Amino acid sequence: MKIAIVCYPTFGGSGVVATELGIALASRGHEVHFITYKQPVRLELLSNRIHFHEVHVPEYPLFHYQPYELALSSKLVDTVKAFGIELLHVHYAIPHAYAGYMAKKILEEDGIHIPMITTLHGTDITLVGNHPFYKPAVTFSINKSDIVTSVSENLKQKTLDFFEITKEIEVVPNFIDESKYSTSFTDCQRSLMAEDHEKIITHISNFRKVKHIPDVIQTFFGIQKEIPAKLIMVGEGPEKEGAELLVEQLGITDKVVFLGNSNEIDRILCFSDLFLLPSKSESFGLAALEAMINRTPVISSNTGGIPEVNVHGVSGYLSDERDVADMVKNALSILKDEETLNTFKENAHKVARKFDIKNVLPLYEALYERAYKEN
Ligand code: GMT
Repeated sequence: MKIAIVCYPTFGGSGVVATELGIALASRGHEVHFITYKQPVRLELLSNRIHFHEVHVPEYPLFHYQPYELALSSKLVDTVKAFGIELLHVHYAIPHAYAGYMAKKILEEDGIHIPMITTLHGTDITLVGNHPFYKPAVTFSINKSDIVTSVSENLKQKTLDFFEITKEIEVVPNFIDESKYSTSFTDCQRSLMAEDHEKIITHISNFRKVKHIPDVIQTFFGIQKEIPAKLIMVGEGPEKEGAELLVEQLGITDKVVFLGNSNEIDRILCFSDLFLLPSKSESFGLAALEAMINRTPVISSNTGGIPEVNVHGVSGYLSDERDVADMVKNALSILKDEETLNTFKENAHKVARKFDIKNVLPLYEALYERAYKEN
């Protein structure tokens, strides 16, 4: 099939999932066209089956806000016509589902009927989408999608609770390509980060409020009081400065490394002993899954869709949101001896394998077929 994928091109999970999905679809023989304002960060190799079309928004002084949705709709219309695209798959409802629906309607004027699948990722529902300023438009564009998917059962339920949804929502979980991690790195350079006797704790995110960054630092603070450890903080975002300040106040600057954004998180996760994800909410927690496939157990909150990924007492532990003391206790119980740590590492890997792309890709392909036939 010829599929257009619309996503955010940044380090956020929705963009990562969309990009990895597109790459996998191309390897199955589909022709995939990414349409967004910048080349997605995980999209390295373009080919005759993977194309990238940049959406330009011309600056005009009259506009206080540049109309991205308009430019995106027009780009979609042009790309569908130029390449004979057969299906739109938009990731993240705002404004992608809205722009996609407009493109669909414009194309209908020319007798072109194209199905649209919308995948809900989380903050488009839980944080942004249900704001009264956006809610009617988001509800409308979800209901007008031909097929709607959400990345977890929990997100499906929240969508049904927050919006008046008339469409069936199919749960298609996020995934991981196990084959990419099956050979362990020969250059997994643990020694660059820590001494042999130190445990390595990692956190990866976009450093937004929802990630409870201070809890990451406080949990690490509790851990390092008991055992020698280093904390690696990967990512960029508004909470980073505060985190650096807190690390300084706690007097642990020599034990915490802020690495910024990385395109090679598996090179960091390959030597990590524990991953921290104490978020206020996560629709899924892709970062936790990426940690787990790299044999890194997860200490997380029990909110949103995280319990569908991190299995309590098996791949790590779940605590109530903000219960730092419980997270410290759980972390120490995993790190207390090598045998326990290794058991959790192997379990984390085993649980993550259930989300292998081999199991999830056919679900999307079946939905594409259905949308195409029904359209
Ligand atoms: O976590 C973020 O803030 C980024 C956000 C995004 O839209 O890229 O991530 C959301 O989608 C990911 C992929 O489906 C999920 O794994 C994340 O849990 C979800 N984030 C939240 O729900 C906060």
